[in-house]
This record gives sequence, structure tokens and C-alpha cells, in this order.
Amino acid sequence: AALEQALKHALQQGQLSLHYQPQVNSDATLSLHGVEALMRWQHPAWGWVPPDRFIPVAEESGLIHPMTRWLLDECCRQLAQWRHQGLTVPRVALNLSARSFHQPEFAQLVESALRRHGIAPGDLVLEITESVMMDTRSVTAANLERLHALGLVFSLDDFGTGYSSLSYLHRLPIGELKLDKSFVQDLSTSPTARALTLSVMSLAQSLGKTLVAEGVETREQQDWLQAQGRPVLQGYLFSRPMPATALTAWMQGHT
Ligand code: G
Ligand code: G
Ligand code: NA
Repeated sequence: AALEQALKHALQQGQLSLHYQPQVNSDATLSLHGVEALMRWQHPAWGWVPPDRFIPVAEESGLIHPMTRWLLDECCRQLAQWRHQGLTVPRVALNLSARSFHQPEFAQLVESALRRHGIAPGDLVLEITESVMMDTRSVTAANLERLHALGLVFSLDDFGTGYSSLSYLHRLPIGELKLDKSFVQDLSTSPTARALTLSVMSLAQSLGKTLVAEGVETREQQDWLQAQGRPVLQGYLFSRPMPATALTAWMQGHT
């Protein structure tokens, strides 16, 4: 309850911010594919509170709804600002809670954030988990359909760790799979991790979906992944998540 009160206050007082982590293409220059927005909370007394602690509290209390409205608006505002500054950030991916899809007005919220900042639907990627895919509620299906029809891209996060029922991959409008970072981290030590990574890469390719490999920390992991295909790469090897202002400098140093 203390955390919930503090979080409510944090939202009102502007203690929440977004950090952005680059995602790079498997091309010669490792060109920028996009960035993932990750929520950060700096409490005046407690310091940084990790999202793994405050997101569950936000979900249980319903605070996730105003937080998600803020997240959508902030991502669109930042993307518009980068473009105004002449910075080529092709797209911003953001993490959504399954609960957002239970709100009948959710698709409209996304649409109005895009319109407010003049952002094209295809420039926003919505990262969702399998729990959204497995959700049989009609309100969830309606939101997914409406957002897909608008032109938003869905990315299936933590792929390989959940139920991985493959049937929804052709039933639902998923444009991208994000291979869970646990697989990448075990590549050098686990033949099973290598075999699973290969099958997910081949699955993505045959279904015509983008594959993002997360948690790439070493050159060996990068080289192995690129020897198998052309995944989008994300991880500390390229950059940690950073404030929007730092991305400008990172992009100058990167190219
Ligand atoms: O950034 P970090 O690795 O600490 O994030 C930990 C977890 O919190 C990740 O699983 C990530 O998906 C989740 N997370 C980070 N930012 C957001 C957000 O804006 N919304 C939601 N729903 N989850 C987030
Ligand atoms: O579950 P989700 O995919 O949203 O998790 C993203 C989280 O992973 C972010 O909080 C980010 O800080 C973290 N992350 C990003 N790159 C790396 C990495 O290379 N190694 C590790 N261990 N974590 C990473
Ligand atoms: Na994510």
C-alpha cells in the first residue's frame, strides 16, 4: 500500500521517465532498427525503483491505466521531438500490460496519442506477452483487431518462455517475435539454447516475421546469431537503456 501511494504520487509529480535501448539491424553498419522504451522511477528517498517491483503494483491497483496513457503520450512526443531534431529513429517499441487490453477504449487511446503528435501507426511497436494472445475476452480481441487495422505492429515479448502455443501466430496479427534473453545468454554453454534459438529464427523467417534477439552482451553471441540469420539485435553490447538526450550522442558515435 505504501508503494501504491508513492507510485500514485510519482505519476503526478513527474518522477517517472523513460529510458530507451537501441535495437540494431544485422547489416554492415548495424543501422538503427528502433528503440525500446523502458519505464524508470526515481523516488526522491528510495532512489531507482525497478519496474519488476512497481509494474505488478501498478497492475493490481489499476494505476497501470494512467501510467500507460502517460507512456503512450511520452513515446509519441519523444519520437516527434527526435524527428524535429533531424534524428532518424525509425520506430519506438513500448511494453504493454495485458490489462490494458481489457479497457474498451484502449485502441482509441493509442489512436489519439498518435494523432496528437503526428506519428504514423507503423512507427509504434506494441510489445505484448503471450498472456494477451491467450486471452479469450472479446474486448481483448476487439482491441487487437482495431489496433492492427490501424497499422500498429505487435511484438511478442519473452518468446519461448511461455506456453508458446503456435496456433495464435497465424490467428493473430503478430509482426515480430522477441526471443527471450535467457536463450541468448545460454548460447555458449547450452546446446539446447542453441537448438531452440535456431528453431525460433527459422520459425520467424518462414512466417515472415521480424526476429529480435534480446540480451546480446558479447561479440560471440552477436557473431553466432548473425551466422544463422539476420536478426535484429538488442543488448548491452550495443547500449544499455539510456535517457532520450543520451541517444543523440550514442547515434553520432554509432555511425
Ligand atoms: O527495464 P527492465 O529490464 O528493468 O524491465 C524489467 C521488466 O519491466 C521487463 O519485463 C519489462 O518488460 C517491464 N517493463 C519495463 N518498462 C515497462 C513499461 O513501460 N510497461 C510495462 N507494462 N512493463 C514494463
Ligand atoms: O522483458 P523485457 O524484454 O521487456 O526486458 C527488457 C529488459 O532487459 C530491460 O529492462 C533491459 O534493461 C534488460 N536488458 C536489456 N539488454 C540486456 C542485456 O544485454 N542483458 C541483460 N541481462 N539485460 C538486458
Ligand atoms: Na519488452
